Amino acid sequence: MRIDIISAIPELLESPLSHSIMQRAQDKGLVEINLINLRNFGLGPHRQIDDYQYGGGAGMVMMIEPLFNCIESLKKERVYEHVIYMTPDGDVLNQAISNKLSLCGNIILICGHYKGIDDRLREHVVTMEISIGEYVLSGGELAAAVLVDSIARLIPGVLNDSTSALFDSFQDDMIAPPVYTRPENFNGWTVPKVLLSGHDKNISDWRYEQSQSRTLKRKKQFSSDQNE
Ligand code: 6GU
Repeated sequence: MRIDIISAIPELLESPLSHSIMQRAQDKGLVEINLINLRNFGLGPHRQIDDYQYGGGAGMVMMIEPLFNCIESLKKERVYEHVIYMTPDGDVLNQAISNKLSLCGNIILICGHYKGIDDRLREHVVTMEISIGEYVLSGGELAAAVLVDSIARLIPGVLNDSTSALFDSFQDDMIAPPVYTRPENFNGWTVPKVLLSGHDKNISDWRYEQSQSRTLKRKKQFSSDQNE
């Protein structure tokens, strides 16, 4: 899978995507992540990428030409399934969206800044709009890093244990059971006995029950949050 990320500040994306699982995925050739500095497509001697908005009002708008030219240059090289605009008013990311996107061959992500991008891009070029939650970030870069991480770990071969993504919280709408490691007793806080029993059936039954009760508790909490 190839992911092209267009940003005015690509440096913001370098670190989150170049360690641990994200780096390994790229080293293995399973994901190719290409950061593009939008300034390279800026207009005039100052490589301008944003301008005042028509109709007046505070805040700059990202211009259509640099973004359009950048996307066109990418589309000359390969076919993209999606051009995704990262925006706080997009569809809120969930596991189903990540699962679907992990099956794509090539996608483009646009990181917005300031007041956003010229709306003609959203109308004519963008095919999907994604938010990572109901709050506002200074730019789309951190959101893009979240999206790319959630997609890449689903690509077969990226995780060491090929089954482990299937047991993540939210796959099957279930929250993962609690986990423990050494020591067995810390300050009198002990590990559940069943996990030390070596009895596989009892352990998997216990994990399933824990998963169910945590999921139920989370759902109750969620519906009371909604009613506040
Ligand atoms: Cl994708 N962008 C920005 N700027 N803020 C956000 C977001 C995206 N998702 C949640 N907040």
